[in-house]
Amino acid sequence: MSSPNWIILVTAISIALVTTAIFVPQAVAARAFFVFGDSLVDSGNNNYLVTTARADSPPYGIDYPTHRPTGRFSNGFNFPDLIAQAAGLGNILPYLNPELTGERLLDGANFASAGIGILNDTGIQFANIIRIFRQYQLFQQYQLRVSVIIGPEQTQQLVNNALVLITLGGNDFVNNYFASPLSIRRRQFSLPAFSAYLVSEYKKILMSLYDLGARRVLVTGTGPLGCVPSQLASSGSRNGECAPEPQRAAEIFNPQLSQMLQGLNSQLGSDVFIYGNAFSMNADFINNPQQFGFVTSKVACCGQGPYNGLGLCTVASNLCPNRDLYVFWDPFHPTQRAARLLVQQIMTGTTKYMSPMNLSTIMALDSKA
Ligand SMILES: *[C@@H]1O[C@H](CO)[C@@H](O)[C@H](O)[C@H]1NC(C)=O
Ligand SMILES: *[C@H]1O[C@H](CO)[C@@H](O)[C@H](O)[C@H]1NC(C)=O
Repeated sequence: MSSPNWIILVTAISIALVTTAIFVPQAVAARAFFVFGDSLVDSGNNNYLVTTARADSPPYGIDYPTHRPTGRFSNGFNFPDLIAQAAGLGNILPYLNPELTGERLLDGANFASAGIGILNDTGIQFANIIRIFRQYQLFQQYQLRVSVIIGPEQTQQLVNNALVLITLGGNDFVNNYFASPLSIRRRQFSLPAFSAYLVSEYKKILMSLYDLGARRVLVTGTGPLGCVPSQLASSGSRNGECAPEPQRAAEIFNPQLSQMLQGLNSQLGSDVFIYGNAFSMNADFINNPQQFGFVTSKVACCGQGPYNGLGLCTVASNLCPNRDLYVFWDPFHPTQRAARLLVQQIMTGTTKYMSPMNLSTIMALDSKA
């Protein structure tokens, strides 16, 4: 992260704040932030639901400022927190949090729900979770609530100017297609055909988001799915080699996703959708953990069984003493430190990681618009 970028960014944010203060005195935040997707970005919506997909008991949150579980699938901050911190956005609440009322709504909201996928049949084993179409209904409800405070025109503007993050797809593979050797989707589709189906459904989901007013959307692809501790454990990996099939899934899905986003942008005549190549970002430290100060990228900090990759992370699990030395916090999710490194790439990475451009460039561009 070189300092000139930060100077530009900080200047841009300051200008935005000054402009806001002069022209919109009733406290419209510099830029709202909205989050949609699965457990990688859920900040606690599932705490309010009857579901097994939850992170509201210890040791989740052990390194969060309060040292208590919050519903984030992390030892500390998760992606939305770290992106908001890096990009100078407000600290947004889960939409289901009853404290999200009044002016707090103007900072945005997080609609994500652990366990969901692109497909409606993904995550059925977790019972009551907020599928993506339901997340959109809540987003519409949110917009009505904000209209009451600042009026429909300003609400439209708030949404059009917002930064949006959406993270989907991993669960469609690990908790649907690969959930069992006899899964319905596996009998129905070859891996490439399933991936193409996911991408075509994802395209509709993204166009709906556009129709709901989103104009800057960061879309993250999947990480190296075969290399997460859960897949190492369930595939019977002997020496830490990644599970070949989920790995192949990620290798097929991500380029298709990236291409679909490019297609949407040229159709819309604008860089609405920004692709975050989570596969390459994660691969860097999965291939060379020591270079990034990790002792392992294979073993989860919290879990049990081979690679600590089986079952859930609970008080009864193994727990590593220093979370900063691990890439994976639990069998599926990164530690706060790994997430922070990924967010650095989101902010300032090259086109290998962020296309057509990184988030610091976007923040600077949009503040001038
Ligand atoms: C998923 O469910 C929503 C409504 O709940 C529906 O509009 C959508 O078409 C469904 N998607 C598929 C692929 O069936
Ligand atoms: C992203 O980050 C910085 C700041 O905007 C910029 O100098 C750099 O070239 C960018 N990389 C790309 C490829 O956009």
